[in-house]
Amino acid sequence: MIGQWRLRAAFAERLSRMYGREVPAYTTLVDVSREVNEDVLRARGADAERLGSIARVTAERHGAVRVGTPEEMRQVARVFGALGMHPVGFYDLRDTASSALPVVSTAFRPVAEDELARNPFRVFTSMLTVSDPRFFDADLRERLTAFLAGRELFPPELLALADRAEAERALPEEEAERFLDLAVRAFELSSEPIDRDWYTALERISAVAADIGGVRSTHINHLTPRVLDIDELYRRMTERGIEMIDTIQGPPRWAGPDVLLRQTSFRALAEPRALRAADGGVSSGTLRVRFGEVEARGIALTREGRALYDRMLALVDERAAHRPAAERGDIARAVWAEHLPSSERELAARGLGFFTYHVVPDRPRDGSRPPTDIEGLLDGGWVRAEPIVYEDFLPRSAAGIFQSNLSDTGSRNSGQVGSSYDVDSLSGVLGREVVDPFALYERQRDRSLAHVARALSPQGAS
Ligand code: OOG
Ligand code: NI
Repeated sequence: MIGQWRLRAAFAERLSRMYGREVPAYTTLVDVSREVNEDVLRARGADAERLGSIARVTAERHGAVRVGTPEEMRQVARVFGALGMHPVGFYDLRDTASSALPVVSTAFRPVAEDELARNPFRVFTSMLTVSDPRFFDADLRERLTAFLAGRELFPPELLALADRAEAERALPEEEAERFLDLAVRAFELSSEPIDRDWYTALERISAVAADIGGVRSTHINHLTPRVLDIDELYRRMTERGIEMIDTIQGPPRWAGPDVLLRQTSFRALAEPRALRAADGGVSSGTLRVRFGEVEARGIALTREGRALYDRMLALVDERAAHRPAAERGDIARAVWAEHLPSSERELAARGLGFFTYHVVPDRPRDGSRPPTDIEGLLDGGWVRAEPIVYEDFLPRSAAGIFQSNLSDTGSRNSGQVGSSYDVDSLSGVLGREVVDPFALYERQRDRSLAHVARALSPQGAS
């Protein structure tokens, strides 16, 4: 039997091979990421692996897929469920960007620590908000609904195998092979001709709507490797003549600890697609949809830390508003230096970052009682703190990534009231709970604290 984590690892690898064939620039990105990671490892030694072993970081990818309907969303959840990936976090991108982004999203990923360590593959998954009248008027909504109802993204055989894998947490070898084959195929770019008028009608609203609802299949939109020095990666890609978007999204480069997530991408490439005109004639055209993205991950922030991050972003926006774009990085660095602790120790002590805590073997043995607060335990040399890496996404960065790759802003009727989608309605759509990411990090931290408490209690001392 092939267990879920091996299915997940095999799926990530096959998807990566397929995507490399379809988008050769992706292979360049993976190669350059590997080179940068090797150089960082050489230069920084063990410290380079503080946020994940080099084996994990090298294999680590996230993908992005987009679907059209609640039904399709439920189906994609079954495919990822087979791989031990659960919906975590709710992202509403509709109001985060100036471009029209009519989607709400979640990320499917493993949630248990040991599963993440085995293979951390995650997929940012977006669903078109067909019922949002700001984007789709009654007529278009009706046509879109009919179009989406008439397509099948995932064959019944794939879904049946997925359900079996999820229920039994494994598949026999032959079925596993079949499942992986069908699953990877479901995310390949289709060569079926695209109805040009229909695609264009949707494109006027939003390029993302066209990419999702203008075609009869879905596809992997990007696959993102993880890199240990994203500034260096950016430089090397630019040196190779690959045109990157003009910023790195998320936190600025600064002297303190890496937190959350920094991402950048190269612009969507023109890919040949067959287009069918109204008279039935098929011609070849190009569409710019798929791009290459790369990311660096840092320490997960607590709710308080995250609120501070959001305040800092607002402050950077405010100060950068009337200054040349080139100054934004310096402005951000200054804001960070003012507000965010510059050491892991302080991040932990001020309750801004998530860490696990571990009793130190050579802790005081002079009979003194350990302090009862984390700060005291750290200062007194009783415990050490290990950072918890951020496993999720950032709505504003996600919107920035979507947006930087759209050539047109699309349109939105702001006179209408947006239909409401939230974490509960998405859970309802999926028929599974969308997990709160903070709760996962808290659980991980609290488990480690419970161990510490046991080990340091007079009975538990060893
Ligand atoms: C998803 C964009 C968001 C990320 O890394 O934040 C994303 C998409 O383009 O479908 O992947
Ligand atoms: Ni992405």
